[in-house]
Amino acid sequence: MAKSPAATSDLDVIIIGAGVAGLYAIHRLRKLGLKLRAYEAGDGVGGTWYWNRYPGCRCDVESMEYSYSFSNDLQQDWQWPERYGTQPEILRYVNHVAERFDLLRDVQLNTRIKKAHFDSTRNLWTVKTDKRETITAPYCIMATGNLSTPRLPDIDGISEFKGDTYHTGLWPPEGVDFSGQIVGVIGTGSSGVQSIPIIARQAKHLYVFQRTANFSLPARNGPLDPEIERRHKEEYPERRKAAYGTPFGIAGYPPPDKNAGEATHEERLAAYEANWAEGGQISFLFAYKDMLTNAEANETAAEFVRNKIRATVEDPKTAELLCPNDHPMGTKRLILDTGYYETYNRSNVTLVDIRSHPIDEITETGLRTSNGSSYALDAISFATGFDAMTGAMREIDIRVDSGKHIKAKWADGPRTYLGIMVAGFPNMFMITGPQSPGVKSQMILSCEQHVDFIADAIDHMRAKGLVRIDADVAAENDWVEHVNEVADSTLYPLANSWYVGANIPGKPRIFMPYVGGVDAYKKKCDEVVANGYDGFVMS
Ligand code: N01
Repeated sequence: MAKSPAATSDLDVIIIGAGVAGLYAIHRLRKLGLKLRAYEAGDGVGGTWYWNRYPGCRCDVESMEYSYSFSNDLQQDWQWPERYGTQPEILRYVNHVAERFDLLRDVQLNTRIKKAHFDSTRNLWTVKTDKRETITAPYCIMATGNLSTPRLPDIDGISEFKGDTYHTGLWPPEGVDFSGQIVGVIGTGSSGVQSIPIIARQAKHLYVFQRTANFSLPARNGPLDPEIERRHKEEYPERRKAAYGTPFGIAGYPPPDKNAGEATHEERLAAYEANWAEGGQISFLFAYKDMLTNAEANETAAEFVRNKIRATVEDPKTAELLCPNDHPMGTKRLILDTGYYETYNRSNVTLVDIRSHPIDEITETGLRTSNGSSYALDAISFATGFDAMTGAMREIDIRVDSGKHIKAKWADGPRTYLGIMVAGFPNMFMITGPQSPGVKSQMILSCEQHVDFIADAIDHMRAKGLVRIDADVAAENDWVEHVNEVADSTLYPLANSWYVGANIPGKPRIFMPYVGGVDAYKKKCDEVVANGYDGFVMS
């Protein structure tokens, strides 16, 4: 390994983003004695949990799992009141962590990074903020999040509407009171489904504009059972370790031992009934080995859920419209809800099918669909999602020397090595980047794993007097190919999901997350390190 020259700089590491990932990066990298700073666009830390304040926002991973593992004292001390954390509760937790570990002194809030340019002669990133500040550091970490670029739909007249408009991913911190209003919600992904029951309870009338019906399962949320909490805390260290050996990074779910076809119809119904009663996603995804690889197996669970919808929603036409029928169950993020389907039994809620009759135009007073129906609205809530996984990085002008731009590199979809580095963009790391399992896992575990990987790599380089790391193009090509092969062996690519960028018109269709499981991925990362950072080029 030839040594590259080291340049002088303001910092050792620039971290972009102070969400769950960026905060842990501060904590972990500080321990190496590195001079660092995180730049955060919001006026508070927390990322996703700072921005997504829509009513009903709640994590779909259980509280005892969805938390940092790096401090046993922290995980023993913190008390989650409910089985699934609400947005305010998780934000309170993140702020507690930031204060407890004195992280805020290395966070600069209200600062959006506009440019990040790498000078390969000096091995130096120069970053420019929206406040016209310039900061330099040899390393730059993109802790920019996967679902952090909210997108409004491309509907004619959207700016003409005279009422109030909201996006679930940019909800006003002071909250919104919809009492007495006629409200439209556009979008029925997780954000729409979580917010709809609550908006329905406030609004005079709620119109839900649905393009695609999704699979939603009951969360069965409730106060956290103190006995479950006690046991979980007792087992925390072992559970956290065991989580890396599981597909979703969550321990405690025994892997299925048979395919759906090996069970009788009655056995399958009994299993699905038990999963439905238990609530949560994993028990369903784990019901049978071939749930996400065999369309027939998947259909048995999908039809079970459709029958639950039919049994819950009183109006048969509405029930049928709510039954998902264009993608296998679980190939879009499974939603966890509280009283979603029941909401359609309210007399003040109307489901509007915008698949058959798309929205033609948003007008000053509401919207009009292609069959000529008009809806007068006081407010519209856009639950229309994000430019997922690549959006946040593509919004930054990231380039190397005078030429190579990340947008050009990713013109046909993201290319990364392990979702950690992009070949040709030295010393730039991503936390849970595309082609890593992040969004298909317990996200905090994946953030911790990547930060630890990056910290160890930097430490290794410093010990050897090396200053430059890049992904090898061949290793990147092999990894991208592997990610696609794994995805193609499953049902995932069949869905028009944000996993393939289908929600953004013109975005190249490529399956972005790694769905081989946290277990396989962690093993691969460990092997890479054991083999001297195989696939990375250090100098
Ligand atoms: O966004 P989405 P989200 N006209 O992209 C519709 C995580 N999350 O914010 O499916 C009409 O899933 C779109 O329709 P279609 C979680 O990973 C987690 O809800 O494209 N409709 C869809 O119905 C989740 O998956 C939690 O046909 C349009 C909706 O808008 C991810 O974030 C909570 C449209 C967008 O759904 C994103 O969820 C919330 C248009 N032009 C979010 N454009 C929890 O932890 C889009 N839509 C529980």
